[in-house]
Amino acid sequence: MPQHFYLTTPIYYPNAPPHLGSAYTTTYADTLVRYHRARGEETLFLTGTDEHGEKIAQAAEAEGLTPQQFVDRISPQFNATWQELGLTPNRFIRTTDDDHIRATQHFWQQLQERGEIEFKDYTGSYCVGCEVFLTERELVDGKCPQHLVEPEERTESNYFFRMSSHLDWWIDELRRNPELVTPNRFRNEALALLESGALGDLCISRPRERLEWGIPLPFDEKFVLYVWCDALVNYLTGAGYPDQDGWKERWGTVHHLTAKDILKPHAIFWPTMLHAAGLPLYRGLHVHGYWNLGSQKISKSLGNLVDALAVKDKYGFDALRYYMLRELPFGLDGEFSEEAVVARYNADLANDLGNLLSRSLGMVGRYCDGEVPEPVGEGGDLRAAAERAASEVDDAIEAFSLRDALIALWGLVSAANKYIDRQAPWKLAREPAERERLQTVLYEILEALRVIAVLVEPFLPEAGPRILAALGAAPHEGTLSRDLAWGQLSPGSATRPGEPLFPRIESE
Ligand code: ME8
Repeated sequence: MPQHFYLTTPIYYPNAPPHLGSAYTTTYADTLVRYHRARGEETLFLTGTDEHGEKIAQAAEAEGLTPQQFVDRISPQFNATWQELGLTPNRFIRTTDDDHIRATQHFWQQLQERGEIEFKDYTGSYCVGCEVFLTERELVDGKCPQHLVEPEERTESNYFFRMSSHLDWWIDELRRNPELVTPNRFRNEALALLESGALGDLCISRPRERLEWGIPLPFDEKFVLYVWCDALVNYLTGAGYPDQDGWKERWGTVHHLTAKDILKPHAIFWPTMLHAAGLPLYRGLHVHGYWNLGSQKISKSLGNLVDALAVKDKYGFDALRYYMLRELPFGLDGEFSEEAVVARYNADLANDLGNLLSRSLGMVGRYCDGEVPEPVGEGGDLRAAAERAASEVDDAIEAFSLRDALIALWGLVSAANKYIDRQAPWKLAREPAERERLQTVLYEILEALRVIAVLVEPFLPEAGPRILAALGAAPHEGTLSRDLAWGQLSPGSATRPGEPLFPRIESE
């Protein structure tokens, strides 16, 4: 039976169109899923939009639309942007989808029946931007640290999830299982919050007289669910919960990808909700940092957006992916800059990889009539370098670190470039006695390029197949382990150099 891999992104609020931040998480997920798919695994990749709640209702009102009209206008822009960016989710979920509404009501009905919910009064500081009550400790100078506004004081009679009775269990799990929340700094952050004693029960409802736009509580129609209690359940809906065949198998392999802004719902609310429902935990929550612009988080509320599509249109699909995945160490923040996009492109894509391909094919053209040469005997150390890179890429993927995967892969690109310099095929070509050696050296270089093409495809889905075509290799259809086996290029087949892979970008 093939292994399963289920990966989710946050479902984004459609209160503004997508931007570089949401494009980053979704591209990151896309790359991981492409790699797992190439390994022959059964993959499920879920993204979508989070359409209920106060924030959306307010944005709709400001435009003179009903919430449904409003989300029907913006949500498709997310789906369209992901398609234009070549991203490959299996499902684009909307929290207004019928199956999600059913799954959510089923989930909360279960919690009610298990005695996990109580009705009581609550007064607190509520941030409309976050759609949560914040504790005193979370405020910075009396303001929400994310939205930089003072929260409103609110009292309400509401339903509460008895989250506090699951916190000790969760602290214990988190302490024992470092892989549950990565990188480690975010596990520590979650533990610090859990151990601070600041957490209590979770308010899960909003009175309908105040907020109509939400999923009705299955056991009291006078209330709608607090948007996070509906949104988080999307991950279960995507697996087919509660009644589709195979949902438990899919659920059992789930990993979530988010930025650090939504650590609390994902690292506190969600695991305790799952535990209360008697469902298995996620396998891993993987948390990345922010893309900043002018040292401030790129965000819809701050309005300092970078349009990912515009970057893609200007520099190309692979250039955008490469920049995002290579530049930001997973878990840390980074500053977006167009100069850095160009610098990365010119150094790594045009110089290192693009030149490797063109100089190699140039020599095959000059010395071997453009045909893959027949190797004779053993080559050099490139095969070992290729095997090492493949294994390092695999380890980095397991650790959800795409930057480390690219660094390992570029180690092979660099090894191949150095091999050419050291072996100097142009000198071998001048000595008839070195003919066999020349053939072997060139074959090794082409094989290294083939391995690079196979490994790079999940990261650079356009360049990978182009390199294979230029080498005269068939597009790979097998699984990664088969495609990576050394020595698959057929001697005598014609190479097809074509246009430069990544022409240099000259500065304006
Ligand atoms: O929070 N840098 O939706 P949201 C990196 N609906 N990533 C960024 C980013 C930035 N500057 N800005 C946004 C919500 N993101 C909820 C989620 S999930 C059940 C519900 C990305 O539209 C990043 O993935 O505010 C972040 O976690 C997400 O967008 C927040 O999206």
